[in-house]
Order: sequence, then structure tokens, then C-alpha cells
Amino acid sequence: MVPDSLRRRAEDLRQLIHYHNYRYYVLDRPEIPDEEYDRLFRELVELEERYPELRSPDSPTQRVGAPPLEAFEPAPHAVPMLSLENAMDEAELREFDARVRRFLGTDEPVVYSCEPKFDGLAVELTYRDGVLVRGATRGDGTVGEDVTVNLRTVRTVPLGLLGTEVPRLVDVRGEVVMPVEAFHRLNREQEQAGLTPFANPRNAAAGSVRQLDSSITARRPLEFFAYGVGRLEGMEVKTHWELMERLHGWGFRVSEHRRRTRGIDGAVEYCRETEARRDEFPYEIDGCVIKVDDLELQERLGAKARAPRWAIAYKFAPRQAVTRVVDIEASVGRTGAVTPVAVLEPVSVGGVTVSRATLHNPDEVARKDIRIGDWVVIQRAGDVIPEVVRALPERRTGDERPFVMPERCPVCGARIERPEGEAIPRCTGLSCPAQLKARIRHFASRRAMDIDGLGTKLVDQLVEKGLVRDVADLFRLSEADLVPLERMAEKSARNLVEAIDRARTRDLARFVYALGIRHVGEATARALAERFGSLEALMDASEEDLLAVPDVGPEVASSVRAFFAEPANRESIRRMLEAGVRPAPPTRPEAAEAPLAGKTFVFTGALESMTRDEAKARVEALGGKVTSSVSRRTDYVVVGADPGSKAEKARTLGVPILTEPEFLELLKTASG
Ligand code: 3BD
Repeated sequence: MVPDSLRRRAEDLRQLIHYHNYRYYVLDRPEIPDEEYDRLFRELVELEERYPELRSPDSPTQRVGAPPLEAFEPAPHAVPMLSLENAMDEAELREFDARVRRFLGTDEPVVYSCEPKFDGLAVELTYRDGVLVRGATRGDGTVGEDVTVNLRTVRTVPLGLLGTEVPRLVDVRGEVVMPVEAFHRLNREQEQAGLTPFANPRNAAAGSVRQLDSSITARRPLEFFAYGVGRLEGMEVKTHWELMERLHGWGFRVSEHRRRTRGIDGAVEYCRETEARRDEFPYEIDGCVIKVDDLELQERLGAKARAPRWAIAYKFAPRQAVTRVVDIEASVGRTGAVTPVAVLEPVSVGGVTVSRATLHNPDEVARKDIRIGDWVVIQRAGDVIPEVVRALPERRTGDERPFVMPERCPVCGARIERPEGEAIPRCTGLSCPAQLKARIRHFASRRAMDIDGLGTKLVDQLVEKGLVRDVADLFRLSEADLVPLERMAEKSARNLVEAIDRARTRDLARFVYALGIRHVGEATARALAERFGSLEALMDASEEDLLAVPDVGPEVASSVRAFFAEPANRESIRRMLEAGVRPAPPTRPEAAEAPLAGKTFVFTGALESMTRDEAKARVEALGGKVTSSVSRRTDYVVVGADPGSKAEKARTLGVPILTEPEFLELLKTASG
């Protein structure tokens, strides 16, 4: 039993610490010195150690401490997280305004709420009675990943809402960002530890939130900014502006650079000013978001396909910089494509140092007349590789040299050939290490086999030391093979072997994409996996079979045939299967386009709003499946009144449990 006085003291300490966290992290205006804060914190830690029952999930001491996860659970969004339409210039902003007013049937100016567009990772935080109960990534907008333990470690994510007027239920939406300076610091540390640096602050933020070990997330300098809500129950708000003020009052950071304008002129002006000042922000912003302020008007406007009609993102122009081309190299990709790449005098473009930029292909170099030694304009937009836009011929001295495509591969010495009618020359070397490295990087990449920890430098070493001569060799690597490599601690070796092991059962679509067959991107790989259902069937498919797949034309069909006809490729696949690779067949291939395709539901207990049969019919109409018993392959267990043992089993297996209202929301979401 905890004495009442100590219970009250613990509660007071939690409130105090939450409040001072808020002063410190959100308002950046601490009220007490650090030592005093530490004293309060330590007192609470000691109390909770003495009486563990005092430890509540919203205690400020509970930000870290969850054991590493195996994988993230799916996290369905009760209200879908929509996309934003883009406006590329002022004219498109004005068209947006015209559409809004036409739809509302008004000539009056509309009041807009304008805010910066954070370039981070979109997430949703759910609070029940003021307590954080779930944090999820946006995912595809309908279902994200449950990253609660990770988001709890972010200091600007309130574990409990502040203030007396808190809603019964709210899904707070916003963006997790990494401030640019902190990003540079992190990258220096990554490099010192022999790890691949992150390409930009957004990738660093996303990578940090998607860590299975939350103690890593806890060490990353992340910030959360709120910009909207999903469900909001037990509270009335009339405008977006008021909502933002509420969010701020509950303890969230919201942008201070917001503005409310009457009519589109002010919004255009806001976008222009914000773009001119984008470098003054401590974190990356890639545009502005303009929202109809009145929530009732928002509701009237509604949404089309995936984006609301009441909001638009104004995208900033790509960042440009001027620098000199030191050299032009021929870079060999995974299919042997040889791309001219400009080696630049390093230049900072919006906080990211750029030292290489693509020139796409030899025709492009000729057309833009880019020479070695030229001063050039380069640009970087979002995630794409920096590119050379144009040369500045007025700055030429006469010492510039044109680029000549080499006749032989600079890496393996094989002939470079350019097939008739094609823009891209290719290295013909069958065992070119440059091609092999690029193939392995692609195979392991996030959207392919998603092998965490297999970065560029490691791939280079594996190929150069002869440990990997073919992607299949990855599945034979042992910890003992890895430990002697540079900067490879025992723990990282073990993690990598485990990550490779998890990749053995990736689904067939990822596996097919990972093979790197020419003309087979993610969508085509998915279509092929769904049509053929197994690797064997795909390998045996005739050109005719392939042509019967939606969106597969003669070029793709012949490329797939050629890939599987090549003995070296067949051998590589055989060796992967021998090493235990088992691509998982797609679930319910024929309904894959349906919103609940591949999702299995189990019902337990009585539903209030419909019968079991109706519920089953609704799920099946959306492409899902209903089964009677709970297993690890069950996606959701829907719990009605007086649930049986199935709910218990779901809890033990960690299968997500939906209440009836949550199930209804999911149906609503899935049916658009
Ligand atoms: C921001 C949608 C609406 C609620 C739909 C109007 C697309 C990422 O600062 N408002 C913002 C920001 C993003 C937003 C909305 N307001 N949607 C907003 C947003 N101030 N970044 N986003 N999102 C969030 C997205 N994310 C990943 C992949 C595709 N779309």
C-alpha cells in the first residue's frame, strides 16, 4: 500500500515536471534552473522505484525503457490521413482559391490559415482522457505502423495533455522533424562510427522513428510539431486557427510562423515571404500549407479521391547553387548503365553538402554543353539526386574540356556498348564489381528486401574482400565473416545477420523488385507477384503469360523472360532458395486492389450495430477475410459485448484489438 501523502506527492511531481518540460522544450522559456528540475525528476524516480505501482504510463519518467521490438504492429487510422495537392506557383494558388469559392458558391473572400510545411515524417498521436495511448506513422494514410514507444521518447511529444479542458479523445497529427544543425551533428557521429550518413534531415527523422530499438530513437534530436487532428471528441472548435491554439495549450509545439488572411492575396504574399526566408528556419520546410480556416466550410468542401478540397501545399522551387565541375566520371549502375556524373567542388545547397550531381546520359551532357571545369547551376529538390541544370558559359576561361564517354568500364575494363537507338551506354562486364555493388545495394534497400544495416561502405567491403560475389552470398554470411571487417562490432555483426535472416521471408513482390529486372519497378513487381503467386510460376511464365498481366507490355515481358532465361540468374536464385530464402506468396491475389485486401478479421462477442453476418459481409465486400480462430496471421480481432477467450488470445499474440466503434471507423475509412 502506498501512503496517500506519497501518492499525492507523486501526482504533484508528475504535473510539475510535465509543466517544466513544456516551459523548456515547447516554449523554450524555462522557469526554474536545470538543477532544480533534476531534483524534482530524481525525487519522482526514487518514489516510483520504491512504489512501482505509482508508475503510470504518462509519468515523465516513462519516456524510455521499452525492450526492442521484433517488428512494428500495423496501426489503422480511425480517420484516414489524407494527402495534399500541390501548387507549384502563384497561378495555381489562385486557381485553388477560385475552385474553393466556386464550390462554396461565394464571391466573398475566404479566410485562410497559412503555415509552413515541415519536411519531416507525418505521424498521429492518440490521447484518451488526456493520456497518450498510441503513436503511429502515417503509412499509406489508412494504416501506418505503431511506433508508440519511439514517439514517447520525443521530448516535445506530451505524454499527457496539459490544462483543465482536455478532450475525451483526440488524434493529434503533425510532423516529426530533425533540426538541421542537429542533423549535421548526428551525421558526423554516424560517419565516425563507420555508418552511412543520412541523405537529409527528413530521412534522418524517418529512420530514427522507425528504429525497432527505442533507446536509439531516444538519443536522436527529434521534435514534433502539431498541425491538425483526426478524431476530436468532447470538444467544440470552429476554426483551424482555434484548433492550433488549443493544441498549443495542451502542450504541443505549433509553428509560430502562422498567419491568417482574408482572401488569397494575403496567402500568396505569405508564401512568397516564407520562401524568401526558408533558410532562417532551424529545420527544413519545403513549402507552405494554405487551409480554409472555417471548419464548417472545410466540411462542406470535403475531399476528392485522396486529398481535401479545402487545403493546398505551395511547393518551394528547388534549391539551387553555383559551383564548379572538377571532373565528369562514368558511374556504373546495377544494370550496367553508365551515367555521367559531375564531380563538384563541394557546395552547400540548403544545408546539405553536394559534391556529385547526375548528368543523366551522354546526350544530356552534349545538349546542355557541360564541360569539365565549367561553372554550373545545380539543384536539389526533395529526395531526388542533385542534378546539373545548366552551365554558365560566360564564366569560361577556355581551359574547359568536353566529356568523352570512355570505351571501357572504369571499374572492370569490359567494353562499354550503346545499343542502337538507346540513350544509355552499358558496361558489358558480366562480373563487374560496380554493377554487383549497385545490385546488392538495390537488393537490400528499404523498398526491396529492407535489410537494415547494409550500407554503402559495408557493401563495398563485402565485394572487395570477395565475401559476396553474388546477392545469394548474403544469405551465407556469418557473424564470423563480418567481425573482421572495418568498423564492425560484434553487436552490429549480429544485428546484420539477424536483419538478413528476416529478409528470407519477405513477400514475393519485394523479392521480385529486389532482383532488379530491367523495367520492373515496384508496381510491376507487385502485379507479377499477384498474378503468378509463386517464384516458380513466375520463372516458368512464357512471354504470352506475362503479356496477360495488366500493365505488362512487350518490353517488360521480354525483359522478364530474358532475366529468368539467363543461367547465371537462375543459379543465383537456386542458391538463395538453397540458403532458405522463401518469398512469401501474396495473400488473396485477386482482391489486392481492395482496401482490406489480405486483412484477416476475427469477431468475438456481440456487436451492437450489426449482426455477425453483416459484419462479415462488409469486411468481405472490401476484400478482407473473416475467420473463426485467432492466430498470429490474424490482422484484427473485433471485440463486442461479452467477448470470449479469443480476445485474451489476441492479447497474448499481440494481435491488434478493435472495439466496435473502432471497427466502424475502419470500415468507413476503407470504403473511402
Ligand atoms: C506539414 C498530408 C491536411 C490535413 C490533409 C490538410 C500529406 C503529410 O507541415 N495538412 C501541414 C503539413 C502537412 C498538413 C494536411 N499541414 N496534410 C499536412 C498534411 N502543416 N508537413 N500532410 N502527407 C501530411 C504525406 N506524408 C507522406 C506521404 C504522403 N503524404
